[in-house]
Amino acid sequence: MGIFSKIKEGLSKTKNSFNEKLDSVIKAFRTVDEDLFEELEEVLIMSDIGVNTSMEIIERLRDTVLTKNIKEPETVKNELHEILVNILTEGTDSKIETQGTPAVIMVIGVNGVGKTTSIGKIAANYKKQGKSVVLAAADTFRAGAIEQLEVWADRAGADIIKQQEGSDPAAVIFDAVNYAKNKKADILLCDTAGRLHNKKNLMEELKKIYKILDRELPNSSKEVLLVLDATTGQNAVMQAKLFKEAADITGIVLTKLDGTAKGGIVFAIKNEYDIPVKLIGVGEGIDDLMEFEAEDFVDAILETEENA
Ligand SMILES: Nc1nc2c(ncn2[C@@H]2O[C@H](COP(=O)(O)OP(=O)(O)OP(=O)(O)O)[C@@H](O)[C@H]2O)c(=O)[nH]1
Ligand SMILES: [Mg+2]
Repeated sequence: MGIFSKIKEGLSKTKNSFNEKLDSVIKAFRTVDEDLFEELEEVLIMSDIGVNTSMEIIERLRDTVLTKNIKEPETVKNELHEILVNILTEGTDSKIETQGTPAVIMVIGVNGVGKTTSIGKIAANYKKQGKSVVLAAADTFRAGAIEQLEVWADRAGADIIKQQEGSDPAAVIFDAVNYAKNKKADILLCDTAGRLHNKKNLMEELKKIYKILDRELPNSSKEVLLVLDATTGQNAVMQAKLFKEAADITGIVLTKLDGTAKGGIVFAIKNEYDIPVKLIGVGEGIDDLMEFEAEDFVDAILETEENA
């Protein structure tokens, strides 16, 4: 399956709900008027795009319709498509940085959102590109977490650095950094234990990890990816806000998009909290994680005459 058909399939629940609602509104109108804008705004809000972002999108749509003198409700959909892409691309870069040897990618987030699975998928992806990858098993807290990461290391063909359950996560990171440096590895991926943004000791633990990474790898890029479970909808949006206040997040990995119609949260997260979604998870398999491409994402959830 091509990458685009995979995104399309992964986002089919969001598309079925969002596109259908849009169509049923648009079909009910003969001309473009204020009532149409109001009903479209309601569809956006119902699709988890967030109230503020939905209002902003409709505001832009009104302007475009006026400037371009658009009369056909069906044409409004093309304009909406363009506005949605703009919202996702303005002022941000969704590329993962990989400067230095090794480049560092660390994942954080609450329990069960898909951190470890995403690490496994990211590792497999870099291995496929011929890069050497080291995994740091810094979730030393949850029972079975290290073994779970080992399974992923095996599948991906990556090296893993671990200690015993219960050991200091910062010590694991320190070991992994040294190993990766000696091996001249391209990528160091750090798994971490599930935590809440307001658990002071756990957030301090992350700071300790950053400190080691900064000190030992001053010339490496460091991605701190917050993993969010899309099926939790507005709750995931709230986690983005709260974690952003507590940690220096560089991007979002939005997982489980295959299991939900709530894909619209991508727009709220980007527009309201200014954090780019960098990767999306569309299944449990090793290939089910992809780089976030705004145009493809919008194409996958909104059908226009041009992309049908
Ligand atoms: N359908 C689907 N399931 C996913 C996706 N990503 C992760 N999962 C599933 O989500 C569950 C939890 O994933 P983990 O990777 O263990 O989550 P975690 O954040 O590491 O969890 P903790 O270590 O307990 O905090 C697993 O059953 C995964 O297979 C995805 O994109 N789609
Ligand atoms: Mg985990």
